Amino acid sequence: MTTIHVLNGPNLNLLGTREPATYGRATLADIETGLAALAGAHGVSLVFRQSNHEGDLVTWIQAAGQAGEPVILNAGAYTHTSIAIRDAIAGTGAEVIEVHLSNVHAREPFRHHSAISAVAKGVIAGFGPLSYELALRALLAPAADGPLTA
Ligand code: CA2
Repeated sequence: MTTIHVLNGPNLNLLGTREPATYGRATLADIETGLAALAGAHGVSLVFRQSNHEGDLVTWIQAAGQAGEPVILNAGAYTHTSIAIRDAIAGTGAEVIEVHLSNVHAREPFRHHSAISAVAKGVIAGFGPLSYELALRALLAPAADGPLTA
């Protein structure tokens, strides 16, 4: 069975407890439950993790990349700073979709730069938990380069 990794960075364990105007009311467990149901319906297995430590994210990305398994990555604030995460993606060829709950481009200037985007397959930001779902659907969808069909 195909495995998709969903990796979450620092402070995302606080989701649903503070800053609802920015991050909504869903908890990380809520997001995991929704994604697991969608993945299961497509016969895909989900590994869902969160860490406040940069090195954990590096290790998990390396393992996924070496296994040829795709990653949905919300690196939290490390998005804006982490050359180590960028190098883990580039160094293992991991297929990564970068996601953000908030629209980082509509926020403070320091959130406008991502160290990850240049080595990501795609970026989805601003849709709350739906950002994760859209990323999962992008990985599940067959590659399409023709016109959209109804
Ligand atoms: O919008 C996103 O998903 C972010 O990756 C979230 C990060 C932030 O540093 C990025 O710029 C954008 C922060 C996650 C912290 O989440 C909290 C949730 C509730 C309360 C406090 C923090």
